[in-house]
Amino acid sequence: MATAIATPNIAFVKYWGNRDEKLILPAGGSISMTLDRQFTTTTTVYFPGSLGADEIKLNGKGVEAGEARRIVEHLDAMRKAAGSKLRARVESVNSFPTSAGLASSASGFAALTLACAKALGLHRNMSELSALARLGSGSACRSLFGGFVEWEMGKRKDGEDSVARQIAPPSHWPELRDVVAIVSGEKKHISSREAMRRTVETSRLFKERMGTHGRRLDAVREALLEKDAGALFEEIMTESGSMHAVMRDSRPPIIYMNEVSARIVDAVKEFNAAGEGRARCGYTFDAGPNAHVITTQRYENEVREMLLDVKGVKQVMVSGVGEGPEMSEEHLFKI
Ligand code: 2P0
Repeated sequence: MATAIATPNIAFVKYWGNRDEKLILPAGGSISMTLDRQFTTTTTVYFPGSLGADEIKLNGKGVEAGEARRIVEHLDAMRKAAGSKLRARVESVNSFPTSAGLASSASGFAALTLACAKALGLHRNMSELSALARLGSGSACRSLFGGFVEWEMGKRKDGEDSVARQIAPPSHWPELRDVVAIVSGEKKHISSREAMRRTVETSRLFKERMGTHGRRLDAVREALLEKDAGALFEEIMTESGSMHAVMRDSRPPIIYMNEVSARIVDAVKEFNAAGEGRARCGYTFDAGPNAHVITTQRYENEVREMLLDVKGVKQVMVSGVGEGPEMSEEHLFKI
């Protein structure tokens, strides 16, 4: 039995599209910041040796068939790696809305991977574990590390070099903040996986995006390493726009942002225009309408107030740079 606690991450350079969907090998690299313990997934896994099938509970309830299949497939991948046939009892709780663009699958599959590895006695280093987490949900591989993380696309066909690594620890830039504006807690209408497939298959703009993706990765990595806030905020806004553009360019179009998201884009523009010529914050949107406004401690309160003033914003939460996952001795159920 083992329990792991993991936190989501927010992508500054986005993962959107696979070159191999089965092995979750991305069409390009991505860079993220791991969030702090404001947002957590805690997962307990137990392999009792007496179960005929896996038993899964999420936030105290059973899971629907599609979700269950995805979790069982991941348990199968972990069992295969450990040479085990034992069925599992899994319980998981999120401290934030599931499936609303807050990347609950990133923290979810990161916690599940770590708890399974420990419960099955699977000894792998964090890089190898990130390749396993990737099979559950691409962005989960980045949640295995704290601070600032890059998921390298890799070149190998078997995907063993498509792993995440920390590019800078949280202490590198502890003043950075993700001010999250919750616009909706509803489940998204189309899963990221399906939406990515549609983009790769139907968007012409996608090819254009991937042609400049390497340069975007270099620019964001450099802005992070040099702690150049103004450059970072400009880059992430352009990058978010690029991802949502290829989504819209897909047939039929995929639209995750809504009118509240659009109002947030305007509010950020106005807020930055009032500065001294340098962006003081920058937005980024994932596969949902919620906004992540990245800023520094200096502007945290002003950004929070600016977002609370936007009509339709339900809640604002602030996350610092997270330390990454940890194992816990406090299990979610007793045996
Ligand atoms: C990322 N996203 O780099 C990109 C950017 C969303 C937009 O990886 O596993 O919806 O399909 O349920 O949590 C998608 O995240 O993933 C994703 P799945 P989720 O973070």
